[in-house]
Amino acid sequence: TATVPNPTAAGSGRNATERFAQKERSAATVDQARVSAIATDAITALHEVIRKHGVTYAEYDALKAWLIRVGEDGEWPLFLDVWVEHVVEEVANAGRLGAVGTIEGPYYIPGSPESRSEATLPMRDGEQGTPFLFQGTVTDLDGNPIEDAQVELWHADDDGYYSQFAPGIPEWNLRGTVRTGDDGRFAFHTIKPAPYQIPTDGSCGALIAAAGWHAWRPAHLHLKVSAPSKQLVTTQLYFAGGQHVEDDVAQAVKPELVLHPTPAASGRGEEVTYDFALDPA
Ligand code: MBD
Ligand code: FE
Repeated sequence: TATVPNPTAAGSGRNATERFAQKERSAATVDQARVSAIATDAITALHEVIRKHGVTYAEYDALKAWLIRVGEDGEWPLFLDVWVEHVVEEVANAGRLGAVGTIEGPYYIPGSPESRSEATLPMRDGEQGTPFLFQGTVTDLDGNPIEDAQVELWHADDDGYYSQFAPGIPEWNLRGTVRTGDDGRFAFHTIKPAPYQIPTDGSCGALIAAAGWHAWRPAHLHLKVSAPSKQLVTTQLYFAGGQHVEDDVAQAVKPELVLHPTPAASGRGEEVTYDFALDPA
């Protein structure tokens, strides 16, 4: 399965770049003093790296060629979300008291099929992977259930591929939205995803190979949970004991986000309960 080199690198990168171009972005206000301060510090940090390591002209040219290739591959969303986003998330969510967030990554699509209280994610006939029941309650910070909260779930399949980014997978495969009932509860019937390997045949893969790093993220569920007058939380959940939970290439695992599933009461697969407390907006 996911141990073979991923043949879809260039395609998934380009798809992610196209998606990002279409994304509704909050307009950052252009504050000249702030732009100058941040850009000056960022450029100065790079100068320090060059001095510290005695970077050569050959290495400078290799960097130029690589940066050009990242754009050609469409891998800027992948590169940034794997190696940079976790710190942006850390800064953005430092003040939260409720559910713990982590990075969104490059493969979110808004508008997945919606159900009330309980959903079976869209799946192919014979979708591979351990059947998995993921359920919980959305509450406020005092533990009061929130009705009509929106829980969006998306994840990779048993080969580590995401619908709409890898070829040949139905549009909404393993993507869905549940609105909580008046008890604040939600339930998703799905399968457990496989670990995700960063494409080995693109520019990010070339960096990983050149540096002797590994290309793996642990198996994970992606979630966005929101409700009126509450802060939306974007997060991921991982599986205790899973491969690469301790060495995620994207550094996006936090102890609060590790699930401990148990055998399902139904006798089919596994299940786990995880609750989300939303901070006030
Ligand atoms: C993923 O599936 C992901 O979640 C992140 C953060 C980066 C690359 C692929
Ligand atoms: Fe992911």
